[in-house]
Amino acid sequence: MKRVIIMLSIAGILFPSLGTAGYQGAAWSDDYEVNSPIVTTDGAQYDLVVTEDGEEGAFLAWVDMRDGNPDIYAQRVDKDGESRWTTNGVPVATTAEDETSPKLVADGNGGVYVVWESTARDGNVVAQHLSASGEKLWQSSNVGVAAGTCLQDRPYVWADGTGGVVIAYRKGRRISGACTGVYQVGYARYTAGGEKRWRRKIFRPGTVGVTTLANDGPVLLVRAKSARRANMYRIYNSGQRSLLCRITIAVGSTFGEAKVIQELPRAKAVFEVNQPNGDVQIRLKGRESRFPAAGVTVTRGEYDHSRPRVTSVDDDLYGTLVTFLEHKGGVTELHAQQVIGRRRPLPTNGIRVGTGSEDERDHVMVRHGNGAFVVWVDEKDSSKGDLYAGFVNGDRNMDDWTEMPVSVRSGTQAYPQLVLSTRLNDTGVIVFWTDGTGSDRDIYAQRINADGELPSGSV
Ligand SMILES: [Ca+2]
Ligand SMILES: [Ca+2]
Ligand SMILES: [Ca+2]
Repeated sequence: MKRVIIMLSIAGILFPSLGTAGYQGAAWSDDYEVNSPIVTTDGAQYDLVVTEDGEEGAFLAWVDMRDGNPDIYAQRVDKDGESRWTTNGVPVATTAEDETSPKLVADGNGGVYVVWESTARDGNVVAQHLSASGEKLWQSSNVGVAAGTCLQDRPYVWADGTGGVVIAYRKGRRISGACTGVYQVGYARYTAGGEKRWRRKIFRPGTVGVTTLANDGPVLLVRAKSARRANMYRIYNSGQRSLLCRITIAVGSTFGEAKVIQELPRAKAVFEVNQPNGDVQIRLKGRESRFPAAGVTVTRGEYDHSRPRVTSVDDDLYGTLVTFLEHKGGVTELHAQQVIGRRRPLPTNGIRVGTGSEDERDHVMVRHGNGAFVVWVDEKDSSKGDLYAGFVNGDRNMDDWTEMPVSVRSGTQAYPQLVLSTRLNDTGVIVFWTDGTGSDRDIYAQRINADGELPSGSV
């Protein structure tokens, strides 16, 4: 597929505005109906995760079905959109077992740690350390981090600051000889060379505890403090193994999806709170004493709200930016809101980010300067969703560029992932996503400049 596109582009068919002279081998496309193919091999590629590589490019890992069962592959893409490792990615875990749910963290020395779930009995959470050139630095069969008869899943990774890695995972708790639906969080720390320094189980659930991990993002633990104060929860930032905040919600309320940012000491979390009356709100809570006990209510009113994302800009001037979905009369809209201190957000329920009249979803956000790049899936021109982008300023306005198309290929574009990237002194973002235009799902990418344009293919 990639070769076909390159051949067609040389022939001036896919990049007619550039001509063959201007293309000069740069990988980025400036055509939102074309974009840049990253993985286009047989079978579906999905569950993509991305992290910055420290050189303005990105490491990627995903689940790959090219051999008929779920495997883990990885790739490195540089700031010019070139794949640095083997075409279509390097195999990381390709056993007959199901390998799924990859997570990534850069090691700070040019390489990357990858961790994933496996159905293998001797390792439900498995890890590997890849070098800057994609070679395995740990044993070729990978390292089993956690195994047991009860469930071990939902792994996450953090760099430990000394070149090693901390891996956390959810761990089913065994009570009276039987696996239960009560979970602990397990941790293991490894050196860069793969030597295990320690493994721990912490945060035992309380007797009335509700123990959950966030579905996405850093591990988060929520539990009741005591039977007498069942509506008081402690929120632990498990990556730092520290108490993030306490929050009180109405009796009968439950937490939905939660996101946390780890810019200590001002770490914050946003939550969906399902209230007894059926209303679903978004609330923001952090360490600042100025926050009320129940957190700042970000959304109000008759519509339900979900899928919060959060990024801190500057607490004193620009506050915290939150994006979320508003479910409005059968249509889902993407909104952005700004919270400064404990001030009630204005306007109620934020500003629209998109401009269409159909569903918006799968939003991701990355901070830059006084605002944030936002990318989402938009169905306004097609039920086979397209990707759009915008920039939300800290002053709650869209910047001088509003929404723009990123990919309007004919199939469904889904689950975008973002990294900030400076290229030719321009700080923009690289968007990666799962693309359903071909016969099976592939991975594509697009660069967006700071002024909201797709870059020319020439360099
Ligand atoms: Ca497999
Ligand atoms: Ca599409
Ligand atoms: Ca494919």
